[in-house]
Amino acid sequence: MNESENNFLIEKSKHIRRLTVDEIGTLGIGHIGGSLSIVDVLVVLYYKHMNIDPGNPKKEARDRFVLSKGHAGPTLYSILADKGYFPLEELHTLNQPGTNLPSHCDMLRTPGIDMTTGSLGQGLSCAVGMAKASKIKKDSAYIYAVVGDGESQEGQIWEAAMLASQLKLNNLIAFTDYNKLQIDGEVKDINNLDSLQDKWKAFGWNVINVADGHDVKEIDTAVIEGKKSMKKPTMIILNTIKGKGVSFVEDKGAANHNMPFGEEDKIKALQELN
Ligand SMILES: Cc1ncc(C[n+]2csc(CCOP(=O)(O)OP(=O)(O)O)c2C)c(N)n1
Ligand SMILES: [Mg+2]
Repeated sequence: MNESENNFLIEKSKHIRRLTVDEIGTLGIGHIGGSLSIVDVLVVLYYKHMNIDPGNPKKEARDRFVLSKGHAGPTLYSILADKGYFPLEELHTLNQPGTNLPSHCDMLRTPGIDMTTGSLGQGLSCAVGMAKASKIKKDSAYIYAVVGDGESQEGQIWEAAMLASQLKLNNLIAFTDYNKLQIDGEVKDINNLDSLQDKWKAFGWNVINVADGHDVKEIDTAVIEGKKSMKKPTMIILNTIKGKGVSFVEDKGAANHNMPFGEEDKIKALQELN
């Protein structure tokens, strides 16, 4: 990635963080921590890698994205709005009655959402099915999925992991948002995942560790590497910070999972992000 692409993605991440803070701040409460921790990976995918068409959200043979940790929908909505899937003003309807933007992703409501998620553990299985379908159709699409670290305690994640390697789904590139926090505390205190890299390797995946999961250049390099995998699905482990970019959200730790975030917080956060 050259200097200008790198700068473009860094600026885009800032912009998506601002949109997301504004979106959740307008509602007054939301999954701000987990939304801010995945901004950078989604920016790299949606602005650099994915073969998609906002004018034709259901285009055949497009790449697919599954936000398995569906509670981080607000970040994905910011990106879809920025890309023109629906008007930006709709972001202000987040999770309100009649909205097309429920707090968790719904493929029947929101243009650009490829899979309904929110029940943790299920999204990766859906991505495996999509990757297999793409292989059958020989359409050379890539399927991307983001899984939470707390979510990785779900047994279904590991069923999906086993099947993906059995089926040699090298067109599946998944990410773990390894922010070390889940709804009610630290992942290591609740059901420790270490060594996460060894676990994915043992399940037959190509595993790439990204030391700074907010560094767009590092994420991009990992995706490029993942695309070279000949027979294995790829898991990219992103070491992230829950609430990244807004100091007083980061500082709250696990309490930033689904927190009140009103007008004053919004203004303060936007000042930090400008
Ligand atoms: C099957 C299921 N159980 C419980 C929940 C409630 N829940 C929503 S988010 C969450 C924590 C997820 O933690 P993690 O995967 O680490 O995501 P992060 O909070 O870091 O974004 C829980 C338990 C759910 N959505 N689905
Ligand atoms: Mg987490």
